[in-house]
Formats: sequence, C-alpha cells, structure tokens
Amino acid sequence: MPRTALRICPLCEATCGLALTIEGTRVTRARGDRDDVFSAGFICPKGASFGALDEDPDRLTRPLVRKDGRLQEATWDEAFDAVAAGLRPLIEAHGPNAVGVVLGNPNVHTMAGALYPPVLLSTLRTRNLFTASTVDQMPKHVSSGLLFGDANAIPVPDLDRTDHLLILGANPLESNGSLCTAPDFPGKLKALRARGGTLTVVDPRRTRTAKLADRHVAIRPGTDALLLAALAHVLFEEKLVDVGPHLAPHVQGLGELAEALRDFSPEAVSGRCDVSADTLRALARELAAAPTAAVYGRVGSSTVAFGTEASWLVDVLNVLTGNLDQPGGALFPLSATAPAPRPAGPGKGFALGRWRSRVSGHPEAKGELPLAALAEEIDTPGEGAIRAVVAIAANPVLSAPDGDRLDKALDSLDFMVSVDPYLNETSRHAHVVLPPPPPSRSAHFDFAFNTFAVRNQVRYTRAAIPLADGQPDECTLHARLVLAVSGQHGAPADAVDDMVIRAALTKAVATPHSPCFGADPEQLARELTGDTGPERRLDMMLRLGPYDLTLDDLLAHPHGIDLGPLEPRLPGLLKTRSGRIELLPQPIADDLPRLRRALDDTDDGLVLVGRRHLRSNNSWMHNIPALVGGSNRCTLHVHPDDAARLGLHDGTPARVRAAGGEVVAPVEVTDTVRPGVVSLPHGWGHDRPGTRLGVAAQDPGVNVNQLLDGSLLDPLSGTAVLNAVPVEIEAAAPTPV
Ligand SMILES: Nc1nc2c(c(=O)[nH]1)N[C@H]1C(S)=C(S)[C@@H](COP(=O)(O)OP(=O)(O)OC[C@H]3O[C@@H](n4cnc5c(=O)[nH]c(N)nc54)[C@H](O)[C@@H]3O)O[C@H]1N2
Ligand SMILES: Nc1nc2c(c(=O)[nH]1)N[C@H]1C(S)=C(S)[C@@H](COP(=O)(O)OP(=O)(O)OC[C@H]3O[C@@H](n4cnc5c(=O)[nH]c(N)nc54)[C@H](O)[C@@H]3O)O[C@H]1N2
Ligand code: SF4
Ligand SMILES: [Mo]
Repeated sequence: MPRTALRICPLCEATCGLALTIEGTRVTRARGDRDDVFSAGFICPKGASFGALDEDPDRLTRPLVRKDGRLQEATWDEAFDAVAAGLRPLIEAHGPNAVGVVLGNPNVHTMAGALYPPVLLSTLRTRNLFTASTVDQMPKHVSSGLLFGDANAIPVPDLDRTDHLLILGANPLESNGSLCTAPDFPGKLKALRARGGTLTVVDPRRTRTAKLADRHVAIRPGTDALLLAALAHVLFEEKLVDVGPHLAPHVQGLGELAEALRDFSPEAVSGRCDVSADTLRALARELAAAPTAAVYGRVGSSTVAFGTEASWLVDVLNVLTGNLDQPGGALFPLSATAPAPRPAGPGKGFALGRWRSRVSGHPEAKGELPLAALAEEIDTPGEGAIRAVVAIAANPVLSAPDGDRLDKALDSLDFMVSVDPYLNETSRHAHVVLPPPPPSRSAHFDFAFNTFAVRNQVRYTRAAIPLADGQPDECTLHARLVLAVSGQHGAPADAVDDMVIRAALTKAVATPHSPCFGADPEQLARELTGDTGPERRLDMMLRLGPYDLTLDDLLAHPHGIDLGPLEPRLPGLLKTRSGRIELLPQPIADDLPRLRRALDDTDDGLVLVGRRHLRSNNSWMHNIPALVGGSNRCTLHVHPDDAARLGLHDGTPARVRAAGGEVVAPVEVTDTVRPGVVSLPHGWGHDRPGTRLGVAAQDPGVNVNQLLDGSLLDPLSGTAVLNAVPVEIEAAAPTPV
C-alpha cells in the first residue's frame, strides 16, 4: 500500500513542504503539502522530480576507497580507517593548515551540513577554509558585519507586506529566491503588484522576473554599486533622507556618508551604468515616496568587482528611506534555533583580514579564504601548502574559477576525502568518497534558511524511508569524519553530539539572558529528547531559543508551526562596537576611491554574465532526465546586434575567450540579453573522465568558470568576479562528428 510522508524540500532555498508518496522504499510521487504552514502547497519542477533525484542510479550507495590508484567499493569501516590513516600523519607532520576544508552549497540544505562542519573545523583548527560563500554571498556577510556588527544578520525584504520592491541581480522566477526564503516567490511578486505595489528589476537580461516588473532597468553589468550610490546621492541632495524615529537613535555616520557619496551623482554614473540620469532620479524618488519599500540585491550584484559596496548600499538605502527593520521594508528574521536575543548594547564588532592567504595574501573574511585561491594554495609549493583536502558537498572544479588548474591541483594532493553522493568532476580526485543517503532517507531541518525566511516559522521532518542496511545517515557520517580526523577513530558517533551539547549548555547556563541561566547543565542534558544525537541537539537549540519550543512541539505539528510575520529587532541585534548601525564603516570608506575610479572607466567591450534555469541547480542536477533538455541547456545567449556584428548564428558554435581560457558553446540569439552582454549558465562541463554521471555526460555543456583565472576578486570579501567578465567572441568551426 502506498503511504504518504512529509519532507521539506532541500533542493533550493524556498524550503517547500512536500508530500511524498512512498511505495516500498521508493518515492513514486511528490506533491506540494497544502497544509504546510509556510509553503501551502507550492512546488516547482525540481521538487516534483524529488523521486527521480532520490533514486538516480548513479548515486553512490557504498563508500569508495582508492586502492592501487583506482577508486573501489569498500566497507564503511574501511573507508573511515582510510580517512584516519590518510589525514592524521599529514596533520602530525605538517600541522593543521596542511588540511584545506572545502564546504559546498548543499551544506546549507542538510542538517549534517549545519551541525558538524563547525565541529570539524574547531577540531582541525586549520586556517584553510574555503566555501561556496566566496563565489556567492560573502559580500553580504561582510557588509552586514560592518553595518550591524554581525555577519549573519542579513535583512530580508518583507515580500508579503511591502509596497515597493527594488531587485538587483536576482531572478527569483528561476532561482526561487536566495537570502530571502519564500516559497512561491513568483506568486508573492504577483501579489505585490495585485495589491497596487511596484516592482523594479535591475538586470542586464530581460529575465522572467524582469518581465513581471513595472520597470526593468537593463544596467551595464558590474555597475550596480554606482547605480545604488547615485540613488543614495539623490536622497541626500533632494532632502529625501528620512530614517524615521525608530532608526534615528541607532544610526551613526549620516553626515560622513552624504559627504562620501558626493561624487556619485546620477549624471556622473549614468554613462557607466548606461542608465539615464532621469531614470536614476526617478528610482530614488519612487523609493523615498513609497509608504514602505525594500531594496534587495543578490548574485548579479554580489559576484562582481564591487560586490561588497553594492551589498552595503542596498542596506544603506533601506536605512536612508526608513525601511530597515520596519514592516513592509527589510527586516531581520528570528529563527526558532537562534540563540535567545541579547540585551542591546555595544558588541565586539566585525573584523576583516585577521589572517591572510599564504600565496596571494588575500585577507580572510568570516574565517574564510577565497575559493578562487584554493588551487594556488595547493599547487604553490612551500611551507604551509595544502596537502590534503576535505571536501563536503562541494564541486569546485565546476563552481570555482579555473577548474582545469584546480583539477590538476586536487590530483596532486597527498590525500583527499569527499563527502558526496556522486562521483563527479571534484570527487573523482578523492582517495575516499563517503556518500550520504538520498534525501528521502534523511531528516530535515532548515537551520540556515529559517534565518532568511520572509515569515518566522519552524518545521521538522524525519526521514521518510528507513536507511538501507549499514548505510549511516549524513549526520553519523559527518560525526565519524570528525572522530577520524581528531584521532578518536572508533568512538561512537554520539560522542560528538554529547560533546557539543555539554559545551553549549555549560555556556548557556552562564549567560545571563539565556532562558536557562543558572540551571544545572547535566540536568538540562538529561531532559533533552530525540531519537538521535542531531535530534537532541535540535531539541536543545529550540529550548535555548527565543520561542520556548521543544522537539516534541515540532513532532506534534508535522506541517510546521507559524511564528508570525517578521518583527523589528533593533537595537538588540546590533553587535557593532558603537552599538549602532555604522553607516560608513572604515573598510568601505577606504575602498570608495576604487569605486570613484570606476566612474572614469570607458571600456565597453563584451562582458559575460551568468544565468540560472528553474530545472537546474548549480552543478549537480544535470543527471536527471526530467530536469535537463528543452530550454535548460548550456548555450551562449547573444543579442541579435552583437550576433550580426560578430557573424554568429543561432545554433552554431562560438568560441569565448577570457583570461582563464576558452570554451566553445552553441549560440542562442536572443534579445533578452542587452547588447554588449553575453550569458552562459554555470555548473556545466560534465565531460571529464572518471566520473559516474551517465545522463549529464550525454549533453555535458562547457564549464563557464574555465574563462576565469581566479585573479579577479571583490577585494573586501574575497568573492570571485563571476559576472561582468570581459570576453572575446568569434564564430568557431563546427566540431567534426
Ligand atoms: N560562473 C558562475 N559560477 C558559480 C555561480 C554563478 O552564478 N556563476 N554560482 C555560485 C554559487 S551561488 C554557488 S552556491 C556555488 C556552488 O558551488 P558548489 O557547492 O561547489 O556546487 P554544487 O553544484 O552546489 O555542488 C555541490 C556538491 O554537493 C553534492 N551534493 C548534493 N546533495 C548533497 C547532499 O545531500 N550531501 C552531500 N554531502 N553532498 C551533496 C553534489 O553532488 C555536488 O558535488 O557555485 C558558484 N559558481
Ligand atoms: N533553479 C535554480 N535555482 C537555484 C539555483 C540554481 O542553480 N538553479 N542556485 C541556488 C543558489 S546556490 C543561489 S546562490 C541562488 C541565486 O539566486 P539569484 O540571485 O536569484 O540567481 P540568478 O538566477 O543567477 O540571478 C542573478 C541575475 O543577475 C543578473 N546579473 C548578472 N550580472 C549582473 C550585474 O552586474 N548587475 C545586475 N543587476 N544583475 C546582474 C543575471 O542576469 C541574473 O538574472 O539560486 C538558488 N536557486
Ligand atoms: S521551489 Fe525549491 S524548495 Fe520548492 S519545490 Fe522547488 S526546489 Fe523544492
Ligand atoms: Mo549559491
């Protein structure tokens, strides 16, 4: 008899509740869970393909260990033995920095990825941490760190209540939203317009999101910081700044900011942005006039040379218009597992560059070094070189700049372990591959995305299908990895959770604003419920959190618990040294001359931007037949004017050249890109040998990141420049068949 099980979808940031139909040990259907308190039945084609993704025959079901140069199936004990034997001697001989840790995007989509990498890192104590953040949202962490004193305090647009939304460099109709967790983002944008609100989209491409907007501004790529600076300039110049009584006592630096933005008039930036000064003034006036408004910038305004400035200016505008921390504006969510809010007052502030990368001297940000520098940290010999890599849910060979160099670098390592369900472009270099079970067999809680959700809510789903014999869940797998690298190989996995619980409770009982201040930590530990270590940790975090919830409450509400709309959180949330919002932080002020120089830039050669497709997700969903094909292809979008000028035709191959190399991709002539801009999606290039991706290999596409040499970074955040990349293009001879 088929049965139904609930499962929060882990495939993008929208976190929709799914109702899975299960027959035996197979997911035969996935629908939206209509009773889900947050997603109310919404689902997209990826969620609907949950079953196909879950039972992809190319998923690894057993660990692989390299023997005689070849990856071969092994037992779990053999695999963890090999990890301990591979890593421990290297750490003992060369110190902790000999191990590089690489964390990829799916870590924010699994419980294991939230709960164990912090333990792994505190055990290893390596400074060589690289994550997908530095090819993504690190600029936002840095700007939040500097403005609010907390790199993880990221305001999200109040989609359900705002009157005016200005989106830059995001395409939620394909991505379903990012750093703004909102199931049915498209529906929420339509509702915004239906209630008389205004949507403006700034994007060099006329995306599906742009088509929905009242106004589409086809900006020249890479110039969002200039556009935003001009909007702020107009607010000051036209006396439209109104931070409001709720923000006024908590903001410092208004005068200095006005002065710093003096040079960025609409007339001064107009040429560079290729947006008329009239339009820029109109955008600023509309923003100021709207009863409530939110400015929201994502990938296209983040992975650019001025990513931190743009991210900073997004929130500067939210402050200047009085929309920060206000209903209908941009607010800070309060998740159920966040620590109970502290009382207002000065904090420790946010420091950048506490150490630097060995080869190029890149400053750390949030404890991380640029993913773009991983290859050179491995392949540049000398004291402190990385000799081993622990890669968890990461495919940097396709996601990071210069995959060919990284490919060679990974191949030269003394040891590498990948925690990954696929043998792909990156994991094929590992000495040990540890595959987690498919998502139907994992419990799910959104530790990360609840902190970016447009409504406070909490949901937990247990595994829908029991694990296959002998297969550890991903949490156990991570815990065993921690034990293997820390020399406690063989201890029970629960020991890791017990250690974390003991440390967290000991700290909580000594924290005056904690709900358990002064209690006995041993007693508290005994009270925790849950069938597994991670469940007990979740229970603990809920109990220490702001809503007086327990795991039992979550289990009693399988469709989730609604915790209400977002509410103002200032000033308690601020952790700057001043205890206020520091509008013009020194590192940004120091970097503004670089932005000023960009005003004089006259280069208007062809530039490359990325794009996402609804049926894709970064590099790892091209192996599911239902998700590939049709319009989801790795083609080069070229504007008809550019195509005519360059002699390119629809369907014929074009050679794209840039600093890091060249790729040949089929041309798709389309006026959805503005003239002077071409677009290729990322995550393709599945033609490397030694992988096991049968479907993806049939239509491999090309790796757009091969065009990058890894030298172009946003200097404040170490984030790779993935958009607005200068390229040269010519017709290529069709490849002979
Ligand atoms: N040119 C260009 N490059 C980009 C981007 C762009 O816009 N343009 N976007 C960037 C962004 S935003 C990001 S986040 C990065 C992503 O960069 P990565 O995180 O390196 O890439 P993903 O494709 O998300 O790959 C994740 C890996 O996790 C594995 N995986 C999937 N599910 C699980 C699981 O449940 N557990 C474990 N352990 N592993 C799993 C997959 O098999 C895959 O190997 O790419 C970046 N690269
Ligand atoms: N279907 C699908 N969903 C996904 C993913 C996926 O790969 N596929 N990936 C997930 C991940 S890891 C992330 S981080 C999110 C990202 O979510 P989004 O930020 O919404 O990502 P994109 O769809 O890449 O949208 C970026 C937009 O920026 C535009 N752009 C490029 N350069 C510039 C510029 O200089 N200025 C401006 N203003 N715009 C520019 C591009 O044309 C593109 O439309 O999506 C997540 N969801
Ligand atoms: S929108 Fe995202 S979370 Fe929702 S079903 Fe689609 S992939 Fe899953
Ligand atoms: Mo991302």
